[in-house]
Amino acid sequence: MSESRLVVALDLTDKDRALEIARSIGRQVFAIKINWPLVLAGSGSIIGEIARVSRVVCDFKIADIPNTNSIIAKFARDQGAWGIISHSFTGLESLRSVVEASGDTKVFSVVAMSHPGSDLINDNYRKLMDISERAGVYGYIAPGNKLSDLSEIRKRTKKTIMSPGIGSQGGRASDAIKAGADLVIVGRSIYESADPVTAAEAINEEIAKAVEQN
Ligand code: O7M
Repeated sequence: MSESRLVVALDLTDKDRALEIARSIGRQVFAIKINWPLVLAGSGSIIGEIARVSRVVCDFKIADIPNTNSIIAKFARDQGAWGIISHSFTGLESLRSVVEASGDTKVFSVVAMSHPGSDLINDNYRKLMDISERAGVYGYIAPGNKLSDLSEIRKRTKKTIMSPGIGSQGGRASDAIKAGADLVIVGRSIYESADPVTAAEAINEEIAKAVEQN
């Protein structure tokens, strides 16, 4: 079977439950995404703990001055993160500082979002992609539940696109893949499920079929 394209968002404040899920699904997913809820519930060392069972993407949506951005990016890199997510609306210097401090850790920039009210960002995806290209990012975050935005972004880049907005936010993994996502982010539909392993398997199968049909 080809490699999974599923990134599981573990937005839990129960560190033990998060680790339990990570250990049970770590080998069947592309990566596990860690956001502020999990880090604030424990400490940054959770990155290294989860990195033992899966690639880790640190979703810190970095959005500060270059110096602060560098400190955050370096921390994630030193803990063993495979990827790190940064905002791009703070401008070229801020995003470039993330790319420079990240070393081999891959930087994904947010250029459009999935939630209601994200128009301010989404209407500016061209400018944000321009900043991101100049900063040298590895890939993009674009919404898997706003398919016209996702496909416009796909048309403008060959880089890796990671897409949230699946399940609880109304999107479908297969539609996101067909619209141009390389990787699909899923949170609640997996970690709130009574059986996260089976839930992740079902999404892996849906993605694999969509990839075949593409
Ligand atoms: O599947 P969910 O809705 O439970 O979780 C989605 C995850 O993706 C959650 O961790 C969000 O913070 C994140 N996310 C979005 O939902 N929408 C966005 O536009 C961007 C992200 C994200 O991952 O940005 C990097």
